[in-house]
Amino acid sequence: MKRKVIYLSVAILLCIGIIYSCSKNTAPAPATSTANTNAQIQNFAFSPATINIKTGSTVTWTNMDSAPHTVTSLTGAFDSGSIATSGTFKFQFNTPGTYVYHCTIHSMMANATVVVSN
Ligand SMILES: [Cu+2]
Repeated sequence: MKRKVIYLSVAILLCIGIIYSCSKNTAPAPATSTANTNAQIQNFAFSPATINIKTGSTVTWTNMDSAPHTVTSLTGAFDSGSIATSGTFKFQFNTPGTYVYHCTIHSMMANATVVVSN
């Protein structure tokens, strides 16, 4: 009798396990279409100079320099304003396209790009 109870318990646990793993497999896949991406502003340059992301992704820039910088879209899509040392700027790209940006303080920091695709 005790054995039956043990077998039954094991069977029930197995069923729960199978149902649980099945429900996990059928759950929507983690949002592979979006990802958060980090970029650096270092030595008066944007790194990487070109960022490729999926629509809906957020890019976070961190200023690693002692000088302030900006992350400013040429089309006005985004503008960080002045980012102090160790400061960050985040922007979520919800529209596919190519976004060219620059630093308004340092004219040589030009033509950095975020490419947003579906
Ligand atoms: Cu700058």
